[in-house]
Amino acid sequence: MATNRTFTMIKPDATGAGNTGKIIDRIIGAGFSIRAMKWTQLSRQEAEKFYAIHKERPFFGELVDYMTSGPIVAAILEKDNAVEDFRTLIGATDPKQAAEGTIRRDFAESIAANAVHGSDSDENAHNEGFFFFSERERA
Ligand code: IDP
Ligand code: MG
Repeated sequence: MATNRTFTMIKPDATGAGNTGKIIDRIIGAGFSIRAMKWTQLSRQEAEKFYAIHKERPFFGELVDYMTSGPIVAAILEKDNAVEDFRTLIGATDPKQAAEGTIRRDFAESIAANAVHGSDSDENAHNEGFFFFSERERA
């Protein structure tokens, strides 16, 4: 399995605030190349499936409501050590805890509306990219 790819979403708070372009600039500026990208919106069923790993957590309903509240941008990114380096670039889940200069620190509104998703393992990066993109789109 590739260790040089990760998956991201620019979440509804960030697309809605007009921060999509700035966030993509940060991602490219940090050395990631875009291998697939689409502007789309999740249905409730799709959001529940994508976040199924969190379904027992108390914030699951809030997370699904939020992730279906507006458009998202989904993308597959490539770089050496992609998963770990992208998690460093975006910062902690809670923007108040995120390091200075990270995407979440600079663009996120709250722990739920935290601007971007980043895969937490190579396996999840693969599965999440597969969820959003056809084989032809995952060039
Ligand atoms: P991560 O996105 O940093 O990997 P996870 O723990 O995997 O964080 O949580 C998935 C998403 O669920 C977060 O990005 C955030 O949108 C939301 N979330 C996490 N913790 C909370 C919480 O305590 N309240 C509300 N939403 C949360
Ligand atoms: Mg996670």
